Amino acid sequence: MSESTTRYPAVAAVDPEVATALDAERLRENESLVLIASENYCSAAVLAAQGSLLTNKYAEGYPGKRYYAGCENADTVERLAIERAKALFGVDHANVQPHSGSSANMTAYLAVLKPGDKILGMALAHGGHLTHGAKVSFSGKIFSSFSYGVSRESGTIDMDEVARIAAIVKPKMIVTGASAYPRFFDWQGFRDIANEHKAYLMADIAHIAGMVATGYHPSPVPYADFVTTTTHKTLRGPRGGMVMCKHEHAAAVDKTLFPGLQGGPLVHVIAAKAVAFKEALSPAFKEYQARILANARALAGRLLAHGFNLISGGTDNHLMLVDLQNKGITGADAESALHAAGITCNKNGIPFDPRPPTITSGIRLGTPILTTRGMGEAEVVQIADWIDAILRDPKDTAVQSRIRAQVRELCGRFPAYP
Ligand code: DSN
Repeated sequence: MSESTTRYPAVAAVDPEVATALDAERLRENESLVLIASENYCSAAVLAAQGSLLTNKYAEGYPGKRYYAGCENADTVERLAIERAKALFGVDHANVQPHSGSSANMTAYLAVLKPGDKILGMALAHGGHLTHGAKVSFSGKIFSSFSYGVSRESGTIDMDEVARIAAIVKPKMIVTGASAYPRFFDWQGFRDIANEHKAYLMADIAHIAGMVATGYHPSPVPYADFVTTTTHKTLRGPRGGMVMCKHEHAAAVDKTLFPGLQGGPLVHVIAAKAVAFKEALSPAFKEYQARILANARALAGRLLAHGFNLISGGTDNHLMLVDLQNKGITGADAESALHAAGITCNKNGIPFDPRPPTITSGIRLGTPILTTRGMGEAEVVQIADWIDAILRDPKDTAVQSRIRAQVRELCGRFPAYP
């Protein structure tokens, strides 16, 4: 794209290669149907705040207690983000500085644990997250990590099994939350098990934060010592993390994150978090979360009608995990066939998956982005029909091309970014 037609003229004037990639990304986001459950399209206001000149400012420390002069505007945006986060989730304390969900989780762990302490989290292979104790992650290297999973029969977390494992492990912290779990979490059940072993309880609500904030998923705040989240998934903010906790852990959390783990906060991202939290406090955001859920139910229902198996039989939230074994396709093949038709999702291991994580037997689908674009149940049902048509024969490139054109037409009717 030339300098005169690019949406990024200031970038193009200096660096046409990056400007071309930015323009191509805008086109990709506009012209494809993204069903990656952990992604969302943030608002123009969030984008503008994140792209602001607050990126220039060093503000090590916290509002009113900085290690640099000139932090008055940084203080304003960070105080706004904190107060709005507290109002959104009803928490005692919020630290909005984590650069990511991974930093947020590390902060919660190190606020109260020592290297070598035992943590018990959901297995990565069953829908948990890397940072919940996977051996390849810092969480499985620094701590002695153990895991629980889902039941083979129901696909849901069996709390008796969690209790049995906890009784053997005697963890110092129990970690709840997941990256690919379509059902509600039993926060009270986890709290009871944690209490039996005098363990801390951490809830990672990265995926479901938007629903927790609006009451469509029960909140872990009354039960968990620490609640961590990312800000860019169902919450629809900028890419980043946050740790929330009870008063008693506030000082430890703040000190652990800075100066313990991070240096200067990304003040431009914190400004964007403040904007996103303001959006999330609006009545429109609650309606938006309800539509994400209605769309997920519609997508799940139509896929079931097409003979797809869903782990746990359906969904209570924004995502579903499709078990492709009865269709004789791998997750990797499904991902690439769908992508060729302009439908973007991710291959995902299913519980007890016989295939390795690079291939998998499943795909994970989510509805936040379709909903952000204004699509409703009629569009979602059409998308399920396309998914079915494509996966009947993932090698049929003629079907993929035909549907690619229809996807483009549908996307044109629901533009994402002007
Ligand atoms: N990678 C994210 C996801 O896709 O769920 C979690 O961090």
